[in-house]
Amino acid sequence: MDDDIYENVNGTESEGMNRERGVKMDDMYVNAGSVGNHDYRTNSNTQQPPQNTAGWTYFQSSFYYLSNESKSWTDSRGDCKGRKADLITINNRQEQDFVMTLTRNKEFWIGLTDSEKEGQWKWVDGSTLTTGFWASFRSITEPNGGTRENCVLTHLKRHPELIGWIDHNCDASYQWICEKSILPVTF
Ligand SMILES: [Ca+2]
Ligand SMILES: [Ca+2]
Repeated sequence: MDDDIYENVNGTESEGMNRERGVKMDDMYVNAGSVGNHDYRTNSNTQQPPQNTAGWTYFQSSFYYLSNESKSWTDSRGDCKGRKADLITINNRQEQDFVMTLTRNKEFWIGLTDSEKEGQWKWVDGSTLTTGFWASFRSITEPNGGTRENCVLTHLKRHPELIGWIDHNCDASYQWICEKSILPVTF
């Protein structure tokens, strides 16, 4: 019924009105486009600009929360659980790029650990790591900490040349990223 009303309205408009509307619409799109491009270049490398909702940022079916405090990896995970979430799992390049943009060369725990069995990297959801975005630069190749370093950071300020994940001492205090998926959990 609503569709019929719109058809009738359009049907009674003169050609001149339609042309004018067409021009105005074009102008609107041009303006919207330039604003959008400006935001992409200055604030974000991702295809979709993040939308912030009460401290959580939405991206591809998940909400992400960046802590302000710093805690050990285990305590960080506990905080996420208190928010009905868990530490972030990074499952593809798009998500990794999103995290890099979101964290801007700051140190955050992610939900990856080899505490159970050295060298066997597992996400907090119990899945085994398949695609990793480990840092490497010249002679340094992460992960490199053996049994001393069983938890993973997005970045390490004292090694800015390392772009990617870094295994680190789980007891050290850093900020962290929680993730809450809006997709139904599957078993
Ligand atoms: Ca380790
Ligand atoms: Ca390391």
